[in-house]
Amino acid sequence: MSEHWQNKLEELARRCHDGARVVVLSGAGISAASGIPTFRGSEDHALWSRYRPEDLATPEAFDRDPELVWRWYDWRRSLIAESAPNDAHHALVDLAAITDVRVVTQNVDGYHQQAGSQDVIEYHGNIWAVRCISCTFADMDHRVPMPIPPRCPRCNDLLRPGVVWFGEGIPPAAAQGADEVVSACDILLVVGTAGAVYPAAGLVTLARLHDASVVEFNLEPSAITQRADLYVPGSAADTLPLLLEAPA
Ligand code: BJW
Ligand code: ZN
Repeated sequence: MSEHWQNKLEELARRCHDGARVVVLSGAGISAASGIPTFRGSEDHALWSRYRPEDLATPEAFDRDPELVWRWYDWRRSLIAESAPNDAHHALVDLAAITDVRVVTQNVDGYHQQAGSQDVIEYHGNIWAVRCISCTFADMDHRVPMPIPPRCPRCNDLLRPGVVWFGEGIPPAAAQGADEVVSACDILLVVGTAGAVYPAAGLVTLARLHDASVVEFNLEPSAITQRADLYVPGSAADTLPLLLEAPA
């Protein structure tokens, strides 16, 4: 069985060397090897494990208790600042030296860009971005720790993280850019996402509609697996580099 996906991975590497257009749809699992907790199914961060993302990543949660939501973001910002991209992020940079690679990430950690990926589409925003809930103030803010809650330097109302919460629309440029690159790709690599959150997970269906091959890299089967042409088990930090090592 393992030989099966390894052979298929070699075939995939060959297609990349032949110029197949690749789009990567990444999720929290790609940053797991950097020590950044995923949203669902990791119990190693007791502090926040009693909250579901649906309890914290919503406009309602922020209205109810901005300090709680900001403490969660401040904790995650400190983890991201203290760590770095891993071999999975770096493998995608190396793959871009071989063929056309576009990254659509659901992650807000900025690790793809930090590793060197160009033109990354941030589908759910960026954790270092802030914006005022009242006026038009918006900026990048790298303070760790944050004063909690942080306030707008222009009008003194609350700042919020520049990310996409449940019930909020995807930034139009990101949504349109993702639709365009996914519709035009030959291979969609789906890396470390549970495929539970829409519209991001719908990009897999879009790729299939346009006859792209869908290849999933995940520690365990997910909601994507049955829609994938190939499932590659394991940590993305171990398996994505195989795409480069496989003889072309
Ligand atoms: C490894 C690994 C290793 C571990 N190697 N793998 C259609 C159907 C049903 C519902 C909806 C629908 N359309 C819309 C909805 C509602 C909702 C939704 O999807 N709800 C579902 C829960 C059912 N969607 C929305 O509300 C979206 N907005 C929207 O639809 O707007 C409509 C609208 C239009 C116009 C105006 C107004 C509104 C917005 C969704 C926003 C999601 N936001 C978050 C927070 C972002 C900011 C932040 O980071 O704080 O995004 S929630 C969270 O989930 C975050 C993630 O990007 C996202 C996806 O999570 P991901 O990446 O899949 O992580 P995990 O933890 O779930 O999975 C990790 C995976 O990695 C696992 O599979 C592991 O096995 C694997 N793994 N280690 C490889 N080493
Ligand atoms: Zn303001």
